[in-house]
Amino acid sequence: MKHLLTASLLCFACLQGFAEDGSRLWLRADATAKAVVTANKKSTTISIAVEELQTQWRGAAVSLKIKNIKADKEEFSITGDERGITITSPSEKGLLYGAYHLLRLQATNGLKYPLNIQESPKYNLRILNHWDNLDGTVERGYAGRSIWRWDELPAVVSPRYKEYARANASIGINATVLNNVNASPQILQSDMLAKAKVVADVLRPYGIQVFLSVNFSSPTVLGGLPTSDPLDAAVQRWWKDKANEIYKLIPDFGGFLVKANSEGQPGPQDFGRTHAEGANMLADALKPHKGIVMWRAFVYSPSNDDRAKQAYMEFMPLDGLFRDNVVIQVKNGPIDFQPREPFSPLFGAMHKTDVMAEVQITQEYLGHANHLAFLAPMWKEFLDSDTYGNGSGSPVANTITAMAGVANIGDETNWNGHHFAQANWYAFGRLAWNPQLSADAIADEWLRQTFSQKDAFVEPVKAMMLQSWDAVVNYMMPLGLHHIFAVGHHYGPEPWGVIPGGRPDWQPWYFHNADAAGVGFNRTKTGSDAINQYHSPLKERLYDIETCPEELLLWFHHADWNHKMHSGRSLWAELCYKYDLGVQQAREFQKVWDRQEGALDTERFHAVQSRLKIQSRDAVWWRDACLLYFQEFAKQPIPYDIERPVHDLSDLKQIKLKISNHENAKR
Ligand code: GCW
Repeated sequence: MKHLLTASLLCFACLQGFAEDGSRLWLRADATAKAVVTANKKSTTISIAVEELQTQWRGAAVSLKIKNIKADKEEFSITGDERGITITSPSEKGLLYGAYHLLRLQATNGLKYPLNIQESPKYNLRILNHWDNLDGTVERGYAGRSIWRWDELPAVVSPRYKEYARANASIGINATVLNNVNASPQILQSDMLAKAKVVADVLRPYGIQVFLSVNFSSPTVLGGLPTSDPLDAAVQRWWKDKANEIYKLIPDFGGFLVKANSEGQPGPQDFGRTHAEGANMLADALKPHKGIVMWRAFVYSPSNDDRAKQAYMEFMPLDGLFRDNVVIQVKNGPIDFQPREPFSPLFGAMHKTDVMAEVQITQEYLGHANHLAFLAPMWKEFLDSDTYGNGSGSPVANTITAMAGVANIGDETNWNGHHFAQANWYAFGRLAWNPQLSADAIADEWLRQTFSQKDAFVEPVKAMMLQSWDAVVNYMMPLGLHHIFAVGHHYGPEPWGVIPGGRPDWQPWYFHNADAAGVGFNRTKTGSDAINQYHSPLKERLYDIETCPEELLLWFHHADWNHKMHSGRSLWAELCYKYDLGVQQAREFQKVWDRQEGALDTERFHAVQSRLKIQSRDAVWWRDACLLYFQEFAKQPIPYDIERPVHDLSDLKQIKLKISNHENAKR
């Protein structure tokens, strides 16, 4: 009987033409419904909403209504019951979001009649940043090559573009930057723009606006001008002409994303100008077309005593000097997408400038596509952090105007490498729409749509997802440790690492400062005093080693190995327990998953199972490497009730991973 059932299920899958390879993401409802759907307006976008509902909605007739038309208002309402449902919005996009919302409720058992739903996005700009190079490689990408096939465009239009647009629209993402912030000037060549136009045309009906990353030296490299000085009239003219050319092809083009004077990229400082002067020059070129500039604050220099302080130091004096179509894009933490960081002090600090958040969906520092790390809890911790920017009650979420996520998308069949990495793409979209959603609710929605409605599956697997970020932090960098990664690929541990001749702030020791007395980065007044960049009363709490949150202790303090933790253990013992806990958590994930055999298709079951094995092995590697290394300074035994290391430090020091796709050997 069981076999028959499996055979018929398999057959159903073949009839549908689907392999269980993850390619359908969370959009797996079969398209055999025959719903009655009407609309009071016709357009390509509305036809998409109509068709999605017609083929997937299994309830009463739906009527789509544009009311008080306003194209940039994305809100919608859904009302009605078993006799009929109405989705209303001022815009076509809003209707499309309403349609996906209704289908999501159906797919997650969330329909409760009568429906009385009002939704409106918290941020108007919910944007993916692709770090995709024009040659098809992806910086920090772990899911194959770029989905943008520049060599085939504009003639060949990959069917993936439309699937990509649909997936994004279904979770409310409304914009995308097609190319890497380490931008090739070539992206602005006319032939490349003709290709970008074709992509923009495919994405537009799904409400997705296209942006490009630009290289600040483009006027020199492409235009042959002797300078790219932002105050030079010919340079300004060049950018204006370029903007005009782009808007002729892509009338709703969003604007530019810029990484300037950072990690070797050119910028206004090369000409003695400020970030504001550089950003404003581009903003002026885009302004007549309603375009914006997203100017990144990811800057640091080798001469600064603390890399964590620099963005604030460079940008705060410029507050109020930026044009109103400039937004400063700030990474969630002050260093660089570490497993756990405090929020960057720039949030809640710039009161006269728009600030947007950049989070990293791709798992550069969280186990690439091998480790299961559900990032919604991390992003929630960040968004909910009180900046005290306007007195208490100023969480990061209320200080920003937009959210960007560095994409984890590649051309692999399942888009993201790890099947569970899809959940991070999904969570980014949902949180950028509504940062108040809980990580639990997001995981629940995603699991029900992606795998199964059965509680016996959803509950334990959800619990695993919700613990997974904590587990990664524990086995990689607990208690506020940061940036002790192997040089270059950022995958394995290398707290001992040395980049010969490399800048100090690329060396792991710079970050952990382990010595005979203790470990951690002293950011108090006796150290770099980075804490001073935060508002009161948060900074007083951080200064005091007793009130500093323990999960960030070594971020802010160089603490004594015998410092007494809240648990009553010494710092050294606590560090050992945390590393070991991470290993135990990873092993528990394997058990949770193995119990689900039979509850889902074998393809995805096995794919996840094999990656969880890697994760457990890596967790042991991390624990052993870090504890054995730090033990050389702490000179204390690993508490006897926890597992003994199974490696020798000297062997671990020999490991040199060759990870392709990491052309970039930066820290
Ligand atoms: O996280 C670091 C990465 C670089 C990246 C840089 C940035 C795109 O290691 O690969 O470059 O940050 O955000 O600009």
